[in-house]
Amino acid sequence: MKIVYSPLHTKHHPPFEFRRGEKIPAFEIPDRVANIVETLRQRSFGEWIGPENMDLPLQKIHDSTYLQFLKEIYPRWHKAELDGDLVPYCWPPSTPIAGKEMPQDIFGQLGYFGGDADTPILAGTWEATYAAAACAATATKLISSGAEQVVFSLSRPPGHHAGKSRYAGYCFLNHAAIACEQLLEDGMEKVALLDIDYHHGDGSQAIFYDRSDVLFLSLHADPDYEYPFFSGRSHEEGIGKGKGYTKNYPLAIGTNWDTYRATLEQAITHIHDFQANALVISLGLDISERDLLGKFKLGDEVFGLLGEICANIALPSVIILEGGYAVQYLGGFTYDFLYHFEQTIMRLQ
Ligand code: OKP
Ligand code: ZN
Repeated sequence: MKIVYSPLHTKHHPPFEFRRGEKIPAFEIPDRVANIVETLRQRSFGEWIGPENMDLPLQKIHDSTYLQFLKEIYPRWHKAELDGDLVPYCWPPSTPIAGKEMPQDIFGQLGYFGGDADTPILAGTWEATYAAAACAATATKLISSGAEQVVFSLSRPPGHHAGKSRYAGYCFLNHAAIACEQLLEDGMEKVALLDIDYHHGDGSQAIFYDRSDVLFLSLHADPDYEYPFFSGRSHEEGIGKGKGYTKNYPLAIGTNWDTYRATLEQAITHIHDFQANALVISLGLDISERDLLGKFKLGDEVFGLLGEICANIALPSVIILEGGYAVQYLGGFTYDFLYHFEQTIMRLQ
C-alpha cells in the first residue's frame, strides 16, 4: 500500500495543553506519528512516498480570510516580539448581532477563528498542516487516477475539527475535506466521508452540511459527554440540498465492539444507497480502550476487523489519520487496520 508522509509534521510540536486550568503535557505530539512510521517500517509495510508539489483546493474548503490568518498570525506575533503562547482566551458570543466582525488584535483574531484553548499556533503550524493537506491531496490523486485502490495519508496534526473558518481540537486545515474536494475536482461525482475518530468530526460536518455531493457519516462518543460537545447529535442531518447527507451515530461512553460494529454496518448501508464513487476515511485511533482521551471499550483486535469491514465497502479509498493518543500503540493499530484492509481488497479482486 502506498503511504504518503512528510516529516514536516514535526514543525508543529505543542508543548502543553490545559486541563482544569493547569498546563499538562500535550497529547497531540510528533511522537504519535513517529511511532507509526517506526512500526510500519520495522514490519516492512508500505511503499513510502512524499507529498507532491501541487495546487491544493484549499480555497474550496476554507475561507480566504481564515487561510490568510493561519498563514500570517505567527509571523505577525513574532514580529511584535511579544511573550507567551498563541492561545485564545476570549470568544465571540453566539448572539445574532455581536461577534460577526473580525477584530484587528491578534488575540481578538485567535478567539474569532479558534474554537478552544487546546490548539496553540506555533512557528511551524502552518507548514505542518499544509504538508498534511498535501499528503492527503497526493493520496487522493493516486485514487482518482485509478492507479491505486487504497492509499494512506499519514497526516499530522489531525484535521477533522477544522471548519471553513475555524481551527479547533488540534486541527487547522481539514485534510479529509480537502481529499473529498480533490476527488470531486478529479471527476468523481459522489464521495462518502466516513469518520471513525472517537470525537465527532464537527469541522467536516460543517463544511459539507449543505451539500449533497459528499455524504458525511460519523461514529463518535456522545457529545453530551465528550468534546466537541456542540455537534454530532443524531438529529443533525444536513440542511437545504444537504438534508439527509449527514449521518451521526453518537455512542455511549464504554461502547463495546458488538454495538460499535452493528452501528458501523448500519452507517455503511447508507454509503451503498448513496452510490458513492469513492470513500475517504477519517481514521481515529482514539477509539481504543487504551487511549488517553477516548473512553470506548474496544480492544486491540478491533483495528484489523475495522480494516476488513472498511475494505469490504469496496470503494476506491483514501485513508487519512486523525486522532489517537496511546502513542506507543499507534503503530500497531495502524498496521493492523492497513494490513487487513489490503488483504481484504486483494481477496475481493
Ligand atoms: C482531536 B481528535 C482537554 C482534552 C480534550 C480536545 C480533544 C481533541 C481531539 N484538555 N481536548 O478528534 O482526536
Ligand atoms: Zn479524536
